[in-house]
Amino acid sequence: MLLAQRQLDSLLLHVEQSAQNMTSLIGVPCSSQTIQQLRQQLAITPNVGNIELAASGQVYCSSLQGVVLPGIENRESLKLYLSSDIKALQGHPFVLFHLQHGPWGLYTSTDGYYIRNILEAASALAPVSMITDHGWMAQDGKIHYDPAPHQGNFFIQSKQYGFSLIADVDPDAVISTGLKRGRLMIIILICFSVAAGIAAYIWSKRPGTSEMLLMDAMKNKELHPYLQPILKGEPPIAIGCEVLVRWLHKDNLIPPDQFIPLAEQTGLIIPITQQLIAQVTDNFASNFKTSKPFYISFNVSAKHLESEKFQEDFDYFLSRVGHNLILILEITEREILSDNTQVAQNIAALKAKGVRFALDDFGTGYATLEILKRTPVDIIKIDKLFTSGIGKNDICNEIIGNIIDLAGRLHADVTAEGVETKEQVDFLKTQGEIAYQGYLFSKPLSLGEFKQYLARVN
Ligand code: G
Ligand code: G
Ligand code: MN
Repeated sequence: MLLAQRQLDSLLLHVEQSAQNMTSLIGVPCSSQTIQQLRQQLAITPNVGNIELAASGQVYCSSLQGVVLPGIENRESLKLYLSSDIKALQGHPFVLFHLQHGPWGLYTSTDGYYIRNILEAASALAPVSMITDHGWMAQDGKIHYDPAPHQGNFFIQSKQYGFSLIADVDPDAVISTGLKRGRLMIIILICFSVAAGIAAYIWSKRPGTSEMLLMDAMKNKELHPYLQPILKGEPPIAIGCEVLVRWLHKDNLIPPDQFIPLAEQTGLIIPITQQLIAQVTDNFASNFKTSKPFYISFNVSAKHLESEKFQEDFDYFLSRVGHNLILILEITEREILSDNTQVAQNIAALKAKGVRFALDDFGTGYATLEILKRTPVDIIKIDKLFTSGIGKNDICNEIIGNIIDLAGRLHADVTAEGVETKEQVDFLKTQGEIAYQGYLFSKPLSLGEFKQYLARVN
């Protein structure tokens, strides 16, 4: 039952996360753009079956149906509950997650069959039911709204979500059956585990799950490194570049913010980054000759930085490039980075090999000063949010001045991201020796285009 509770927690985490990701749509009218955004979120989050917007408890917009006419579904304001009354899927079990902002609500749901499978697998000795404040689901997947018929002598409550699992297990029967049919029991359990393993394998291989699509993208080499130049000096010349992943899928370009969060959640970010390192090294860096230092910057995720293989992955790059090529690793402060010895060791070991660390998206996350305190960074990257406000919003000019001042005290260099206009460059110039990155100079380029760019401008 403990395993079932963990599986359910993990399933509901995806459902909750998709709700959190969509909070900006709460209360937004149901335009075709809104429906498109709901469907995109649905496509990238595992296990989520539908996302809906509601006003005063009535759903008006759904990723499945599009616009929903008023007066059809009215739901209570519970956080988590079971339902089989979704109009479009009458009688079909669903588990819903609910966020409410004033009169406006957002529901994300997962197919009750996922939950039924987990309950069924946990019901080997006695039927296990899932109970929420709203209703309960028996191990056959049926949803009941009346009080649960039995209390159960096995009871586990989820610490994260509002559900509990109960089962009525007769301990005498379990022990005597176990003793009498010990061997048979072991065989049954082994067969059961193998069957569950095969079922889970088949289930996880179902085409269409977003994790599966991303794995296919890696296998089919659809993820490509694009390089965006970083410039410095007067006139500005390219001193390096940032590697930004692009997913080219059947002539469509899927932007990273639509799959990086999933990659980070599932751990796929590690093999994805390894692929990018190999491509940049083999197809660009290993035969790039430069007389002046040239910086190649990779974005790294917390999960990767916390892993034992982190150093080894970047050794692939370090052992194959000339000494003038300098590796920069960008840590984003949008993610929580564990304060553990593995992270500290990884950073120290790579720094000893000449790798520089940058703090990305500076000023937009929550851990800036905390990270700066324990991780001395060599570069601070001013987020495009501030750069875009130069000249338009006095506070942005102030903040940039302060960031540059702080960087100076920490002996860190500064790169301004999202530089799009000459006025922004003129202001930044007055603030010190800053590197620029942005569309004014170049968008991210494919490896081939980037080589041509360097041949043309440097
Ligand atoms: O390239 P831009 O195009 O849209 O990237 C959007 C976001 O995705 C940025 O926050 C960027 O840091 C992140 N990103 C892009 N490429 C990578 C990558 O290779 N690894 C990681 N971890 N994040 C990336
Ligand atoms: O890793 P990071 O979050 O810093 O990624 C940089 C992001 O900024 C990428 O999504 C990249 O495509 C984007 N970007 C780069 N230059 C510009 C620019 O001049 N304007 C805007 N709006 N975005 C930019
Ligand atoms: Mn970056």
